Amino acid sequence: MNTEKLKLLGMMGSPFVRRLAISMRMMGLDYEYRPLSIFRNYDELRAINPLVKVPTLILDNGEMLVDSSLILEFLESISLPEKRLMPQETVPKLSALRTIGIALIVMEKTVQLIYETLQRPEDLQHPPWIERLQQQLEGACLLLEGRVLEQGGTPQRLNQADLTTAVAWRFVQNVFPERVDANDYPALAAFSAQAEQWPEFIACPLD
Ligand SMILES: N[C@@H](CCC(=O)N[C@@H](CS)C(=O)NCC(=O)O)C(=O)O
Repeated sequence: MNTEKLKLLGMMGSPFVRRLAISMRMMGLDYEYRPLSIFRNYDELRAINPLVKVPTLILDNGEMLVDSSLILEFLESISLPEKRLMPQETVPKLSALRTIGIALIVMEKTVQLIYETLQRPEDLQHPPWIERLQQQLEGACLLLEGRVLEQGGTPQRLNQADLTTAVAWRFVQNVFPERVDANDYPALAAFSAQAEQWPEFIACPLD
C-alpha cells in the first residue's frame, strides 16, 4: 500500500479527526490533510463522501473509510510493529480499550451538546435532554480522571489510550470550559497539558 497518498478529511476541531491526525504522525504515516468542515464545506464533503462524516480517510485506490476507531484499526495493520499505538498483549490492551471507550464518550457527549445547544434553535431545545448529556459528560470525565490517576502520570511513550484521553480533554476544554470545570479534574488537565507538548500534538493545532 502506498501510504503517501492517504488523504485525511475533516477539521482538527473534531477530536475524532485530531486523534487520527496525531496518531498518523506518531505512526510515521504520511498523509495529505484536507481541512473540510461538516458545516461550512457540507456540499464539497458530501460530493466526496455521501456519509458527510469526518474523519474520512481516502486510500490510494480511492476507497474510503470512516470512524476514527475503525480507521485506526486499519492503520495499525499497515504500520511498522514498533510504531503501533495499541498495546498488543491482552492485559494492557484491555486497559487501553477501557480508557479509549471512556474518552470516546467524552468526545461524543461534547459533540452532542454542541449540536443541541449551538446548532439547534433555542426555542427547539429540550432542557431535560441537555441535562442528561451534561450528566453523561461529567460522568465520563470523572471516569477518565480515575483512569489517569490509576496510571499515575504521563508515560514515556504515549499509546492510543493516552493520546485519545489527552485529545478528548483538550476538546471539551476548548468548547465547554464552563460546563466541565478543569479544577474538578486536575489529573486529567495535567495529563492533557503534558501531552500537548509533544511535537505530534503541536503539529495538529485545533482549528
Ligand atoms: N464515531 C465516529 C464519530 C465521528 C463524528 O461524529 N464526527 C462528527 C464531527 S466531530 C461528524 O462527522 N458529524 C457529522 C454528522 O454526524 O452528521 C468516529 O470515531 O469517527
